[in-house]
Amino acid sequence: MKGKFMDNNTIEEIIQLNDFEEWKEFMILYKFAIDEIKTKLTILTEHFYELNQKSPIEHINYRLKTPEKIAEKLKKMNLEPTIDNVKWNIHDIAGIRIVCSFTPEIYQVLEMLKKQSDIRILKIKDYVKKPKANGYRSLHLIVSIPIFLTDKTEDVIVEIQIRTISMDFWASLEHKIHYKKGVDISINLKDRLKDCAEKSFALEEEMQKINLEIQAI
Ligand code: 0O2
Repeated sequence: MKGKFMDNNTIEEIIQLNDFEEWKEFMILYKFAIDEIKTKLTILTEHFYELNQKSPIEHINYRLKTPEKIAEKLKKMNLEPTIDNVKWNIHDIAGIRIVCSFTPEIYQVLEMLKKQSDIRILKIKDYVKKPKANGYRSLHLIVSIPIFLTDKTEDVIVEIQIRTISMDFWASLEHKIHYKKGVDISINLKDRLKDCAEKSFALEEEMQKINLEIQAI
């Protein structure tokens, strides 16, 4: 449904256009989806420990997109703030970030997720093999997971970002200082930010080499 999105749509307006209970019930699905995937990742990590093996997962973060950010995104897409529009057009309401130590572990985690028969991978964007022009690296997955409720089963979409500590270091700082701030910065600043991304990645590669040499001893 395209059209009349007012200048300042907020959660109040989303709720006015939708039943409050329906909105609450809709949002809780995304919380459940995060809970499901968190549990899966915890089981994988604990199983590695059980087998006396090192887990490729260093840590995870997760977040639910705020209603304000959802409204903002719909507005940019020129879509009315209805639950249907949110459901079919916004894929990062539930977001999970998996942080690994080294790049090969990103793909190890991807393979483990592919083996989970109830997770459907809908889309993969590989900004590790092909970093963004600004230097951003990460593997992005859009997945769907069934949530079993008391009376029905709902497939819920989740965005999973998998990156290394060095990629996370750069992306977290860049997010804080520049990403989507709407400020047009000079080529010099852009180049310096990109240079930081390259240096950060080079540092990871060197640490990885050292790691392999130590393991070989
Ligand atoms: P936030 O504030 O992190 O939630 P779309 O998600 O539809 O806007 P697209 O192209 O489908 O755009 O998504 P893409 O490129 O896969 O990026 C999705 C998310 O990746 C972003 O979410 C950021 O979290 C992260 N990301 C992508 N590019 C960059 C970047 O250049 N720098 C940093 N720091 N993070 C990036 P949001 O919703 O844009 O932002």
